[in-house]
Amino acid sequence: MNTPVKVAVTGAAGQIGYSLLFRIASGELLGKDTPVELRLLEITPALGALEGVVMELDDCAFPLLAGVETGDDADVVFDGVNVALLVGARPRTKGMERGDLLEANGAIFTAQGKALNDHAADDVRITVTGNPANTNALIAMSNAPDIPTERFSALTRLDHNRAIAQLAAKVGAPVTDVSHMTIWGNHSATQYPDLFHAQVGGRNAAEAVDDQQWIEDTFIPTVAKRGAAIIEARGSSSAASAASATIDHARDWLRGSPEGDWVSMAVRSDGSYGVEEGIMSSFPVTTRDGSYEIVQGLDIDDFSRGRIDASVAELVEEKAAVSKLGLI
Ligand code: NAX
Repeated sequence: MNTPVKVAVTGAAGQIGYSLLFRIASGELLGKDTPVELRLLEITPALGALEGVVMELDDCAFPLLAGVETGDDADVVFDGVNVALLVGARPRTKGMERGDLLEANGAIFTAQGKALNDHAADDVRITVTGNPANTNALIAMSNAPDIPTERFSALTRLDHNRAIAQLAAKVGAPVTDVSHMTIWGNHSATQYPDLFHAQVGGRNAAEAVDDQQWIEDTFIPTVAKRGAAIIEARGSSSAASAASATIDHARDWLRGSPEGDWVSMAVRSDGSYGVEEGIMSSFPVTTRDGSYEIVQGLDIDDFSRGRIDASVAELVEEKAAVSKLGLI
């Protein structure tokens, strides 16, 4: 048997955690040959609930689950971790301004960035799911100067998967026929799901749809506002799909994106496609063995340019706000 991989999950007693932990423990993240040790971080008041989740993990008798540790101290929980899935975050509550939200999350992600910097394994890969995911990842990255910046990412895979599902439904094709989907920019309402480079059944997706009005008035807003639609219908925010996307993202990063295709990940911009260098923005990327490369050379038309620029402008604003707060 291989040595267990240490996977940290924060916010482990939350909704997403309740789906995510069981899938990691069953081998869906690292594969059926790799044992896993879970390191679960929660805030002190949630540790009791977390113990209940651990009892359920025990009761699954997962053959690959080599151990579970829980705690409320990031310095201890992150010790030696190879993978960190940062899911826990402070939700926006009534009366909270955007600045308050950034500040509350800033406190969490500065501390967790420092703890990862000081205690994680040398090969650590970090994925931020907790919102505002892109900027939280930027804060964690900025507070971990010893960890290479390309080890940090934020989740836009849920948006990517939602875009695949919407396109497949529109053209009456199975989701497996859709490839080369891209989410550009921020995991927020400004994100740009791009059909102009996507393919369905090997054909350009925008041409297959042949309906610019549908793309602008239905497809893009449906994908971008899907989270709100789920809250409206379900009474709580998307959790199983977010956990599934977190697995997809981290699995592909560690084990490789499908041959001949790409995936969407928010990563530190190197200036590709005119996206301001240094922000965490979503791009089309190919991945292999824990590395990613931003896909180069795509033609960006005026429509796509405008959408990408609008989402990037929001990220630049978020960066300025957290910089002003002294968080990065
Ligand atoms: P829950 O409120 O159910 O769970 C969050 C958990 O995080 C709670 O148990 C809380 O105690 C814990 N937590 C808070 N601060 C913490 C800290 N400093 N250290 C460790 N744990 C801490 O939320 P859930 O539905 O699980 O969502 C988690 C996060 O994912 C939220 O920020 C949410 O907005 C975000 N999402 C991101 C998505 C994405 O695509 N990037 C989609 C789904 C989701 O909305």
